[in-house]
Amino acid sequence: MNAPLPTPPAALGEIRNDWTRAEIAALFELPFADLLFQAQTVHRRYFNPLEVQMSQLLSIKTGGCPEDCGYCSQSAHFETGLNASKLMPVEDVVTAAKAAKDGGAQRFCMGAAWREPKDRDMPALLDIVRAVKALGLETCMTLGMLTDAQAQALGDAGLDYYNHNIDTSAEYYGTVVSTRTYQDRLDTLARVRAAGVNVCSGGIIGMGETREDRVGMLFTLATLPEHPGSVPVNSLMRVKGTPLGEAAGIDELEFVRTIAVARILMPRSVVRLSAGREHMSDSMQALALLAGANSIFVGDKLLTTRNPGRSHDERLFASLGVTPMAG
Ligand code: SAM
Ligand code: DTB
Ligand code: SF4
Repeated sequence: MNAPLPTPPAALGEIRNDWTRAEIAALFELPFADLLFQAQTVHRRYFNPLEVQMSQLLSIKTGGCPEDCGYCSQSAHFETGLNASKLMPVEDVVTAAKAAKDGGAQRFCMGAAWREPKDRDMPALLDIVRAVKALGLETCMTLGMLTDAQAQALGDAGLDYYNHNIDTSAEYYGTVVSTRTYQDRLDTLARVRAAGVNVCSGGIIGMGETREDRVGMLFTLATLPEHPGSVPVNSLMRVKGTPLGEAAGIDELEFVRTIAVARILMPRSVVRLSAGREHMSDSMQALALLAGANSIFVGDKLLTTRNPGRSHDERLFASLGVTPMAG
């Protein structure tokens, strides 16, 4: 006789901000099938599992960044061969946003290679938010650290989301970045929340971190005062010339586990299968969606690195019976 299906804990899918590291570690330890069953149960309680949200990225200010994030093509500390450029004019951002909308994107996420925006950049940034929003797209920006006033101004201009990743565990952070602290990241997240802007925060898998670090990263996210509305889970894009350019990478099933645990811990959050799809098979992407991911970046470029293009994603969506999430 077949073994009975595992019975998920009664509280599965409850919104909790008091997760412990031990509970999170225990989820990672579950047999793969039980973990995926729990993740799917939670996913189906809050979302239509056949709908995937689509965001598109644009680098509105590229390269020359004073920070030393060990994974990043845009840090001025490393020789990556990237051409630095200034903040793009509003008109050019709008042209790219229109193309993204025509390509099916619902959210337009604009990134700048800054430690923090300068106050003199704020008027142009606010114009960009208003212009992109006027196209009927959700807006997201990722500009580095913010002051209270900058967060408020972006919120007042109608910014829907602010992306600011914690990247990894508090313990491992200093190995990856030395020019700012984990607490700096948490402080900006608190300012964004206080300004009433939705938080997008997640991290990167495959930077040489241990499972304990992955537990620690999800612990930080799941015990924030509010779960982030979006949780991007990136697989490291290895960029030549960066300290992590030759990192060993990540076991595929461990990446899927991380997505599944994120889904269980933060039931209402949109979990994004973010950077790294370029080097993932369709089967692995399908597993990540089964594990509870329900968002991707579309378009053939992320910020500076490659992403599968539209025709590939259309084929993948068709073969999985997945459709874009209703706006
Ligand atoms: N400068 C801003 C900041 O760091 O907050 C915004 C742009 S930054 C490129 C946005 C996020 O992209 C980073 O926090 C990191 O999590 C992710 N990222 C950057 N380079 C990556 C890479 N090579 N692979 C995967 N994710 C990456
Ligand atoms: C996120 O978590 N991933 C996106 C977005 N937030 C800003 C960025 C991925 C960047 C990948 C490396 C690159 O293209 O430069
Ligand atoms: Fe700068 Fe952001 Fe890249 Fe870090 S991740 S070097 S802050 S652009």
